[in-house]
Amino acid sequence: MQAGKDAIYSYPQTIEPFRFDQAVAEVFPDMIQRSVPGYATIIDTIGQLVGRCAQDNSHIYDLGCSLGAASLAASKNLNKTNCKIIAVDNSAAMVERCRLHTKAFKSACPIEVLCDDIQNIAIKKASVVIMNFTLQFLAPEERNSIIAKIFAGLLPGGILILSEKLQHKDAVSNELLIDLHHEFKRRNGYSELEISQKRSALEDVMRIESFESHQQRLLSAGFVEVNMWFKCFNFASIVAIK
Ligand code: GEK
Repeated sequence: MQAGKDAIYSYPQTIEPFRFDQAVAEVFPDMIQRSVPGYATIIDTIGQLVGRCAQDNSHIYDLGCSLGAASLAASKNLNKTNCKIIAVDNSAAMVERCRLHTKAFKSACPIEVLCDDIQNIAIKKASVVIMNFTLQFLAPEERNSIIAKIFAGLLPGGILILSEKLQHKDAVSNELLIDLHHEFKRRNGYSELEISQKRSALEDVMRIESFESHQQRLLSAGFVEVNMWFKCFNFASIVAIK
């Protein structure tokens, strides 16, 4: 299976709510690279964080794994014994490709790929939980319970890496950061039509929050330290420590 160039919104169409289907899975590496500022840096740093924070005899979860980029970065950096990486996604098309990707790579620890909703799976003995741009796709009312479940399943000193697109409270700054993101997409070859059609498709599917809301939720769940370690325009990644 050859990954292709994302041209999904390049022609005028009736816009349906965005879905992680076969067409998206086929072009996903190109799509995310050209749409998320700093994606390669975030994946590389997730690997580093796993290298530093994974514990012996523990699990590393990659929730909303897509094609497994974060799991592979984790596996390359893992230097502890008796660990398992558990990658979960509810898109069958993503999971099928993720299994191929992870099998093709020689890993010192097993990578188990599950096709399920992250709300259905048990989180146990976790030293690192990765949610790289996944929480934003859950309904806002479902977010507290998944964060509480992750907190309960983390070992003492365990970490959650949470990457999200953010909304900003100040209207002018919010628009400025959205504009900078759109310019990032233009510079990566997306047309005005592609940018506006993708934006419409995501409107009701991806409901974004402010950093302050995420911080509040994480602190309320019991995390003792919550820090933003990456930000570019309206994209950020947070590390929360139990
Ligand atoms: C990466 N983390 O490359 N249960 C399971 N999976 C879900 C759910 C859910 N409830 N909701 C959404 N997903 C990846 C990128 S993409 C982000 C993550 C993006 C899955 C969905 O199927 C998709 O594969 C992923 O979460 C979000 O590091 O495309 O902006």
